[in-house]
Amino acid sequence: MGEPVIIAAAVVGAEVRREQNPAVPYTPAEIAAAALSAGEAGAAVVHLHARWPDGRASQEAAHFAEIVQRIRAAGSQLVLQCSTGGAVGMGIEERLGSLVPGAEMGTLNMGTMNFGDEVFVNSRPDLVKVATRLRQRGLVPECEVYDAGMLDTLAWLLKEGHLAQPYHVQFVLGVPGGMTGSERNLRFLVEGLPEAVHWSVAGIGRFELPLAEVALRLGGHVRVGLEDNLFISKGVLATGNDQLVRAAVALAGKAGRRPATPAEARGMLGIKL
Ligand code: KMH
Ligand code: ZN
Repeated sequence: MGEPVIIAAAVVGAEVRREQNPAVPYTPAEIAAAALSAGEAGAAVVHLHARWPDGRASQEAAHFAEIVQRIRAAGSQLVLQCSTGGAVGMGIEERLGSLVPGAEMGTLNMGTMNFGDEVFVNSRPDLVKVATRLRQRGLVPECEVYDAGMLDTLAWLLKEGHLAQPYHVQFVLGVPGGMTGSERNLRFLVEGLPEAVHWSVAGIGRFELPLAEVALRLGGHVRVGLEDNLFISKGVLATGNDQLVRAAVALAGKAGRRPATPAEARGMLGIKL
């Protein structure tokens, strides 16, 4: 058996809507339930966003706090990772509202980019602000890398002392405006990591499961979930986040790997309880 694979479930995101897939959760209760079912299916980490009841993206601390409270009240040990990316158009302070007590990781988006027809702004001062806040709160950063130059930014943050181990790298491939989700691109990015670090891939849309298969072969970790992809196969909507996690678990089995438990994931990610 190879190294256990950390499966992260990105259960809601900021963009996808119930009109596209009725399984998209909105309320804190729905998001917590989606996280719990993803955990039962084999996820060790949950990547959290929040929504207002009408589905608009929210970075309100109260929403995140309720999600965290509900997951822990159910007795789940899932690693809790809060998005500081939020939605395109949000200010950086608003985005940091997600870093509530109980969060263990926070995302660190590695640069400004086209994001579909919009611009996702992450200036270097923004990056330093987020990295500093994560460190002050004792949270492990997950660096979201969408394009090759963002690895140079990662190296710059390390050199300037804004980022240090432990941190995790998530290659998010297939966003219109970033690198596409090819095996060639993933291999190139992995080779370009500035130092040995755990990494994972989140393939957007149709890239989700094929890239998961590549990452499993290359010794990486995997993110799946409705934030990134609404379909279990071409033209067939996923019934929920748990179905996508089960598909990742099946791919892991074929690659000779098993899902990491949350405790194993904390060990690999350097998260202290
Ligand atoms: N919603 C995207 C604009 C993150 O969670 O840190 C950004 C995002 C990244 O989802
Ligand atoms: Zn996200």
